[in-house]
Amino acid sequence: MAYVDLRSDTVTRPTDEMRAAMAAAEVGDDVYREDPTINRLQSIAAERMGKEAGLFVPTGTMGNLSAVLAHCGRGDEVILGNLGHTFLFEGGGIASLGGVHSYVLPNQHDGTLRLEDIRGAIRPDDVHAPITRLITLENTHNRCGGVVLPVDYMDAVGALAREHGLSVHLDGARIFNAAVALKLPAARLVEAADSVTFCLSKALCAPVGSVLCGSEAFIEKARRIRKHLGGGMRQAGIMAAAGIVALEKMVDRLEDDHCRARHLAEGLSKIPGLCLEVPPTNMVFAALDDAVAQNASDIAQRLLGYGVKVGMVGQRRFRMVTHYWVDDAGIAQTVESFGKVL
Ligand code: TLP
Repeated sequence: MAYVDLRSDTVTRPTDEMRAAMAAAEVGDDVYREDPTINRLQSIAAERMGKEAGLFVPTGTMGNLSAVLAHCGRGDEVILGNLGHTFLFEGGGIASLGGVHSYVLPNQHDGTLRLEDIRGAIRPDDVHAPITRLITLENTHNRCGGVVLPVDYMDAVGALAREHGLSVHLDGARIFNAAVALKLPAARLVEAADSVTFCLSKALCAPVGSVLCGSEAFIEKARRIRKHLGGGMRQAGIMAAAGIVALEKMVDRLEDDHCRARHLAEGLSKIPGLCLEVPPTNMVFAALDDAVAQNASDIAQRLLGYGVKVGMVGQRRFRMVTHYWVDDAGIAQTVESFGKVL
């Protein structure tokens, strides 16, 4: 059965144009920096982010980990959100592999960390305390519903960081969704961040890869760390070729995904038992109201029988992510299937 797969935008397969570019890619040994396709991807990525340099990494997780380890030494502290991907879903790698201590602040509903909370978390110069080095943000914010952190907020955190001699890393796994939603160049949105990771393998449809961007000196440090982590790849230009198509062809169409997410939310909001919020980008979160006896996993299981795959967050909530491989018919099928199951 061909499923409408809304579990994540990570399920996207490469487009035909990507497959053709991969087959034709010129490659070399990237540890020797001799892969022309990777070099090209890195320079396009750096230009899109308004940074000096880029580093191709296999995953967003390795991008964030390399960044935190490049910014912080062992025992240093990073300020991050309790609903952030790095805190929740990256295996605690910054602690286990980097010895980096986390100061965890509550993410607000809009994905932000309150400026006064950040200010209060910065450690004094005191031998009892770890040294605060870094603030990390996430934009769009996944667990907060795919919300977009506005540019004023990003700038305000940047200013606060500079005031205290700290760096800012942005987990911009879906930064292009944010930029398209705000109708701003991604480079403007990430201007206040010293480093940013963005993913090619989510809504942009590349099969593999993320790029970490920052200053030349920072990327040199991160390159060494990537090698330590086992991420020094060889003829990986074959994957970077798809990443170039992702950046050149797949960004502007993200608005289609956002539009379909709104249609999906509108359709589902008419079904008794489901509570919906207006989706800011490509993620639709739907909660079951108390009147529904079934839990989310029972319903997800039954939806499979109608050819629909959805993600779950806890016992009573669903996450559905729209992407290139979900068309209008898929949205209609999903709404109809929820109607039958509930
Ligand atoms: N997110 C995945 C899951 O891990 C939850 C998803 O389905 O959304 N930052 C953010 C904000 C992410 O959402 C993800 C993946 C990553 C980093 C990690 O990227 P990968 O999977 O490439 O390591």
